[in-house]
Parts: sequence; C-alpha cells; structure tokens
Amino acid sequence: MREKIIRAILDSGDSFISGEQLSKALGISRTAIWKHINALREEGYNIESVNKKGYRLAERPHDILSLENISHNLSTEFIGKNIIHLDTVGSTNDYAKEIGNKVNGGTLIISEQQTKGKGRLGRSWKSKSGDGIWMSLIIKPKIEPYKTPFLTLVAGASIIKALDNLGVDVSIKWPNDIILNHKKICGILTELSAEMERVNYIVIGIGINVKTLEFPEEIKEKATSLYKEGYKLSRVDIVRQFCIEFEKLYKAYILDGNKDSTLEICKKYSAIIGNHVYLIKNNKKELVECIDINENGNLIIKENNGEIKEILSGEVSIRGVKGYV
Ligand code: BTX
Repeated sequence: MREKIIRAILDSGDSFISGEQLSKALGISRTAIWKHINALREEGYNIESVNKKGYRLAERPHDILSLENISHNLSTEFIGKNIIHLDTVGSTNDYAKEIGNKVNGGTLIISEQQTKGKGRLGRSWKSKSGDGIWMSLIIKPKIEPYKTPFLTLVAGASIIKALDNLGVDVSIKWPNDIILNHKKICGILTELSAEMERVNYIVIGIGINVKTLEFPEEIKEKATSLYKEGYKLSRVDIVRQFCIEFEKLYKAYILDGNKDSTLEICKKYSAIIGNHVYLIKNNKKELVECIDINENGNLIIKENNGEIKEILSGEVSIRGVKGYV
C-alpha cells in the first residue's frame, strides 16, 4: 500500500494530491492514508501536507534506494523494473542466487548494508550501512555459458557511462574495477548458474563507494568514494543511470551479438592500456605492458621478452607500478 501511495504522489509531480483522491483511488480510509504518509516520512520521504490541498513531495528523494524512486519513469524495458530493497543482508549476490530461479531477468537486489559482502576469489567487500550502493542484478540471457564473462565488461562499461553522465571522471582497470583518482570506487563480481549449454541466470554484483569518508586501515591506500573525491551524487541517480546504460549495452550484446560499444568504452576509459603494470598470478608478479583488449574482452599484454599474450579475466590480479593503478 505504501508503495502505491508514494507512486501516486510521485506521479502528481509538483501538484498536490488530496487525501480524498488517494483514499478513493486506493480504497482505504483517509486516516489510513495519513498513517502511511507518516510512516513514509519516517523512511525519509519529505512529504508536504497543506490543508485543503493534500500531499506532495517537497523534494525528490535522492537517496532512498526504493523501487518507487528508482523505477519512477525509468526509461528501461526490464532492467530495474523489479527492485528488492533490503536493510541488511549477508551478501546481495548470495541473496540473488537464492531467488534467481524465481524472479524475472532485470531484478535488482539492493541492500543498505552487507555483513558478508564478497569480492572475487574469496576476498571480502566492505559494505557499511548507507555508505554505498551494494547491489546485485539478476539477468537471464539466452546465451551459452562461455559467452558470459563478457558481461562483466558490459557491467563495467555501464558504470563508467553512468558516472560519466553524472560528471565523474572515472576509468576502468580491466576487467572489473572502477577507478577514480587512482583508487578503487567500485568492484564487480559476476556469478553464474548454468547447465552445460544453457544459462539459468547470472548475478552481477556491484559495489560502489558513495559516501564513505574513512576506510579500514587495510584498504585505506587503495579505496576511495565519490564523496571523498568531492562528488556529492544521489545514489538513486547513479542506479537509474546504471540501469539505462546497462540495458543498452546488454541488448546490443545479447540480442545483436554486438560487442563494439562495450569494447569502445572499456578501451577509451582504460586505466591500464598503454601502461606497464604488474600481473599477479599464483603469487607470481610479472611486469608487463598492456596493449589492448581484444574482441573476446581479454587483455593483450607484451611480456618483457617481447612475447604477446592474451590474458583471460578471472585468472589474474593487476597492480600499478607505483601504487594501486
Ligand atoms: P575484488 O576481489 O576485485 O576486490 C576485493 C578487494 O578490494 C578486497 O580484498 C579489498 O582489498 C578491497 N576492498 C574491500 N572492500 C572495498 C571497498 N568497499 N572499496 C574498495 N576496495 C575494497 C571486487 O572484488 C568485487 C566486489 C563486489 C562487491 C559487490 S557489493 C554487492 C555484491 N554483493 C556482494 O557480496 N558482492 C557484490
């Protein structure tokens, strides 16, 4: 019911909607409406009420990552049309995997806090309450499992575009880190549920540091947030932009087999192409030059002895020569 009320208020934009109109449209008493409005205010919605006129939003709620705020007039076809917004959860990726078979592709799980946020290869992801966007997107493309790693690049390119649209100067450290001022503001963890020839669903987990000002000692040197770097952006705007950009690149890849736009973004905004970096694999560190990203989304590097090699995502970590990148 609360969702319906806030949607009706959002739909009426700058005009007031009266308690009577709401009560008629939703079939509940005006007192019940008033109780829901108070609960919505407690959730953070700044709802004005004026005698004889009714209710309207004093300002757009920029920070509540609810279905109504994110999907209101969102121009996508299916990405972000179903949103599950939680207060706290172990990991949004794990939650997504529990419900993956039951929900539609495009469903987004967002939690204010994660108590067991996961990175790649068993690493952990710090996800303090309210500080960032901790979300997992469930998608169900009809493709063979071997084609799925490219979707990590699609997600990375979408975040780059989303933040670029909002005026943030970000780059991407192949394959899954988004970088701002040489530090990591976002990581992506893609997980797959599949049979031999068929994908059941894919979970794309995305963590974006938005408001964090203090990071734990162990990641202080390499992590940053949008606020810390001077970008006071709305979490809702970032998620909405991400949904729009992701759907475009996803459709191009899945429906038309077209990887060009994603590759173009990953190359144009790359933090490593043209640079020397350390490749770390099985505790071995090798200095190489990054040359390109090929049509499969794999990294092309030149070793010290001049040999050119193709590196698959998932098998290595990359570090900059001077610092994180
Ligand atoms: P990754 O393995 O590339 O990065 C994890 C590493 O990054 C950690 O070992 C640590 O050094 C550092 N790190 C941890 N937390 C942060 C942070 N908040 N900001 C910057 N650096 C950090 C990257 O893995 C993939 C991360 C995906 C996170 C999302 S959040 C929503 C979804 N649910 C979930 O459990 N994981 C994903």
